[in-house]
Amino acid sequence: MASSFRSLVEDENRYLKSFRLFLERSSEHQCMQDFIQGVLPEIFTKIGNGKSSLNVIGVGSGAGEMDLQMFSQVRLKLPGITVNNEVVEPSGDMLFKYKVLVSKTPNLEYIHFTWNKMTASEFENHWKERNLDKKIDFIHMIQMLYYVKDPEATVSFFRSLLSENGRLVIILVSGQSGWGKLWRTYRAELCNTEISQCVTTGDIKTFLDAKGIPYTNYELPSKMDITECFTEGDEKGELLLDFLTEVIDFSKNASPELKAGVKALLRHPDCSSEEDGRVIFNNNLGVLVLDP
Ligand code: CQA
Repeated sequence: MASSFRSLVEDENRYLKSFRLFLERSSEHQCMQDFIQGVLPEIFTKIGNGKSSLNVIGVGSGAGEMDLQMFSQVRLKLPGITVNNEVVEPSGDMLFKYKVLVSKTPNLEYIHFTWNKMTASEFENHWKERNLDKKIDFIHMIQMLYYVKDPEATVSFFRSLLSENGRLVIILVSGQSGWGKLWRTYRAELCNTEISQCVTTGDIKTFLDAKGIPYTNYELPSKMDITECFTEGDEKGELLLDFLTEVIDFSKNASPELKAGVKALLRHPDCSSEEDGRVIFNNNLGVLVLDP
């Protein structure tokens, strides 16, 4: 039963350890960077047309690496524009890292940062209390909608803040990724936690289609080398398994049946391919760009 599992998300240090290994073993950041450099510039050109200042919100920005990469594209496409950037991030450690990164990066004087150490839903209350009718030109949510209670309500609220030409960018794992298959198969065992949801861009697309909300979908190919997961007792393999299941010490805490089932599915062609004797998990990301 999943209720006997402890979620990896409850232990931030441990999460970060397995997350760092995931980043080493996957092309996750590379494929996001390709998107930021390949697709976002034309979007920035459209939203910045005729403006002297851009209002931006980063929801769950973490340490800000992706944010600053986006701003360097803003700078290239919209020279001379100023930016008001609201950063929404509940982790004080992450906000601190973000501030350090900003202080070390030259030429960011055109950006004004507002630091909101809070969750997306706290930010929603904060915004409504201030009764702001301010409109936002660009909002991004990168790999964060898993951690809200109601992903659809969160999308609806932030979309309601968009200016006439504004865009909301959502990045999650794709419904067609190995994650999607894993979650559809083991929903009862792996997905009934309150702090983290098994949501993909496929789920968000279903919601947007039902509401008639227009969007553009991009699929970003991404891989994760999970070969070590199949060496019993391998320390890194166990960390990767914890990341994949979001369970602390999955190998120790799961029943033998669940462990065997999950491992068999992870290397099944529905989730992974074999390349040069390595097991390569499909970590494809989906991007949804929403119109106002
Ligand atoms: C905590 C929880 C989640 C984090 C985090 C810290 C996270 C990134 C960094 N720090 Cl306490 N989440 C994250 C990052 C990448 C990523 C996913 C989540 O691909 C997606 N999950 C499901 C596909 C991975 C388990």
